[in-house]
Amino acid sequence: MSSPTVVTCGLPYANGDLHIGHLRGYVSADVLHRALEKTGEKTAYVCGSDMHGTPIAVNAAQEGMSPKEFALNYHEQYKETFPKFDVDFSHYGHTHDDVNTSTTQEIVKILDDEGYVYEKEIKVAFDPIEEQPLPDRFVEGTCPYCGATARGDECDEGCGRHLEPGEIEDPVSTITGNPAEYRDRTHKFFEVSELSDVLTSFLDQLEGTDNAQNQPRQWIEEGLQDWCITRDMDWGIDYPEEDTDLVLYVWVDAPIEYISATKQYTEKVGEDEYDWRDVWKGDGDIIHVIGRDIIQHHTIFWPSMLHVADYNLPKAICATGFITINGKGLSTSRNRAIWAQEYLDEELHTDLLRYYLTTNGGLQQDVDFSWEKFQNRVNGELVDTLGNFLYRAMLFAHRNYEGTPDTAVSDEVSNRIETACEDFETAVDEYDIRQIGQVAVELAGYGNEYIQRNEPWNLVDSEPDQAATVIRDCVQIAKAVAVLAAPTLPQKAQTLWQQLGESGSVRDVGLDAALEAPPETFNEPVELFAGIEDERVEELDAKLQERVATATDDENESEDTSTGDDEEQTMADDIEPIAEERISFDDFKELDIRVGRIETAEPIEGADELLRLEVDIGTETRQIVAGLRQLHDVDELPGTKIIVVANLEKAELFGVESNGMLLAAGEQADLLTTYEDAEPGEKIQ
Ligand code: B3M
Ligand code: ZN
Repeated sequence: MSSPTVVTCGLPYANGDLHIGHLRGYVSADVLHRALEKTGEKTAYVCGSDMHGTPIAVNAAQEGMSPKEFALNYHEQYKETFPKFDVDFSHYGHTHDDVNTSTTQEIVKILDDEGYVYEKEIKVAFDPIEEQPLPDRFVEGTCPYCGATARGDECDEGCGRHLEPGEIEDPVSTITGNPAEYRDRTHKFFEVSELSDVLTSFLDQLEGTDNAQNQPRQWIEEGLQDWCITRDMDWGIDYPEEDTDLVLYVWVDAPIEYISATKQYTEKVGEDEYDWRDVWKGDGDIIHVIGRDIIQHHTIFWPSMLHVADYNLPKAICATGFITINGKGLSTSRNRAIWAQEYLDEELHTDLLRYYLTTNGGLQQDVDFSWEKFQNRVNGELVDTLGNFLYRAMLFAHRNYEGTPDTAVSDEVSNRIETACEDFETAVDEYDIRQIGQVAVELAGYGNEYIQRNEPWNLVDSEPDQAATVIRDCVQIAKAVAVLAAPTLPQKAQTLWQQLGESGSVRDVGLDAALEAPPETFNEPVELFAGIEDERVEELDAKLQERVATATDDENESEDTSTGDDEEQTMADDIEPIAEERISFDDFKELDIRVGRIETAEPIEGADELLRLEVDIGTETRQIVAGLRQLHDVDELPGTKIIVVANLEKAELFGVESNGMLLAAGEQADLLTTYEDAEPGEKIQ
């Protein structure tokens, strides 16, 4: 047995309802955990609620509750909600329990004993009228690095940096709105600046997503600052020292919960089954899945603590992109989110959302959610490819053979299944969570093509042996699909497993099962997926639009409803985030972009939004179809200079050929033009 692994996912602050921005991370890590299990790894998946920090204290005070009561309520809610999405933690704890308190205090004492902690007098924001210290989110002002408005301990609307106490300029209390003043207080600092070399070699070996390696390298080059690990607050874990009323900064005890939760898992199952020491102190592996906004905490502060306290450092850090909704940043305060409970109430199958969230783009990429895109992927990939293949293959097998034909699988198909299993293993090794989910769908796509190519329905009478082989092959593909899809689509894979007449749980079988013979008989299959109708999508979308509109109206009336909303995705709300992935200059050069001039513009019959344009692009006049009809005065368009991508593939819209694409900004299709007198045909470069 190889050494065990622990997979963790960033802890949700016990501070608000769960939404798909959260679910993306927890489901991704859950898929990785289940996929590791499939490849035979002994793995635990741990997490817990993050109970501390100023936003929780602020929100609890507003609700007239103690922070503990407030946070425990959310903790209970999370514990109930995650399993509904089959996010199956081996242990789900919280940061305020005894195990985490003692583990945290023990680790901090080691940092102190090893000489890595010193005291320093710093400026702490105070509300001079209320005589109240204003740690972190209690203070708002300007980021000293980029000038953006920053709240508390991070510049979440600007450069994304972690901000030390005292750094925010022009501070104001978020509770009273009073201008704050900085006063001298003595705090504890952890000497992270001493650990650049350790961190550099840690990063050299780190696996996971590129962003988790590259960003911290830059921070190290810029020079690391020591880290203030205490706060003037009551809510938190006490600094382990007599005569101090400081508590530890939330980011000290939060990642330590990864260790505490693993310990609690060991307590539950026994050391022989899974020993937390193997992963945290021995030769096991630690894999963290986090949001990309907390890379700094996991690649600088956290490994520094682990190193000094003599724990293992993470093997891999996988940092996910954000979720956008209809192209705009998810915003809890604007109610622009899909809430976990809402999704459940709609009675949409949870596997569909798991699939969408984990296979939409690479892990690092932002995923845009719209009900329409959701429908497209469900109907296209799950219904048309996966479901269609399974139903066809198994119905044919059931009707003609009452189950699995009694013959051998062809070499072609057994090789194809082996390749799929290898692809799955490679995806696991590379933390390619998207590919983990795609392997089964690709295999089903092959299955469809295989059935179509071999036309077993034409063979049953004339060539019964060949027909039996083809169907035997298809049943085997169906079984392999069940095995490979299980991490991403746990419920659907289990249903398929039962349809194949298999007993037990598909979760418990290894990859080898993909090539083992299915039972001889099985019943008539039932279709695994139902398509989502257009009307349903319209309804869901209308609901979303309506509540975003209502929330935005409310917000305009009140002052700042987002105070303390720490879970808000950290990007300017209305602007789609810039793609993380860069393209090369050569890629860019492949675009042939030219200045054009609109000659004529006319509506296209039956298409409310489209216009047919004749555009002079210097060398020729092109016909281009563009969605400008509702957004521009059609008569004004002729004579307008525009910018055209000239070497785009031709497309046909409403039966009219479009030979090029014009560039326009935003939802209003604000046309790009030239500033001076560039002539049609001139190249944009
Ligand atoms: N509670 C949530 C966040 O910043 C924070 C994660 C802690 S992970 C140790 O995404
Ligand atoms: Zn900044």
